[in-house]
Amino acid sequence: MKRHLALAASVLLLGGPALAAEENIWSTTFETGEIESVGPFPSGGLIVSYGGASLQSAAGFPGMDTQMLRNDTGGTTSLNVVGLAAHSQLRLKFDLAFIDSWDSLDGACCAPDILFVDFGGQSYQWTVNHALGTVFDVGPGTVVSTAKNLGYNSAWTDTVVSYEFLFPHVASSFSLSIRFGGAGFQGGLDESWGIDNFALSAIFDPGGVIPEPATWAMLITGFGLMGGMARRRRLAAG
Ligand SMILES: [Ca+2]
Ligand SMILES: [Ca+2]
Repeated sequence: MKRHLALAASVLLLGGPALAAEENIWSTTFETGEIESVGPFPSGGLIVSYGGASLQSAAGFPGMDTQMLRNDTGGTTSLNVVGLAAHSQLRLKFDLAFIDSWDSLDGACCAPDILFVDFGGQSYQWTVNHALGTVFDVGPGTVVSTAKNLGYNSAWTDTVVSYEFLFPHVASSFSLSIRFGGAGFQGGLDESWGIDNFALSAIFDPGGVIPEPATWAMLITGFGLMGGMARRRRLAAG
């Protein structure tokens, strides 16, 4: 009986499928535009602030198909959502391309080169060392490709990194903002960045009601009783 109780309690505390749902807010592969899929999770508006970015070729970049949203300026690109319905967490996925002659944080001539990434109250600074410098820091991302020329300026290598974040979030608005900066920023065909495979989803309680502690206790007891009955039936049958 104790084993069943422990199992039931852990399922409830971990937020099993009956108590939490996940739905798409906004996703795009940038093949047909910045907004390819909206909802079903309710939102009041999706806003792209380009800051110098545009849909450009992703040919040669693994996992990015034919187009990405690329920025070779120092402007800030942001993907914004307003009017989100009640939720407790967000899941954010995107791939980043670090393109051409990035000089890391300590390259001799033209550093630091820093990608500033902000969302959900967190600020990140990532960099790579395609041309000069020794620092290669893409944070919690998974490197898909590096040290190989994938496109644009053929004189330099490129890096593709895949990211996924799951984080607490209850505000009705969300913004992912990305900016290439630092004193060594050179831009253009020298160094740039791109984003692809953007997906934002909400984790929420589908019932809209968080059980009171007394209800939790009843649920746990119920699970335990059901487990005990099943075990007795198995014993009787055996
Ligand atoms: Ca794409
Ligand atoms: Ca530079």
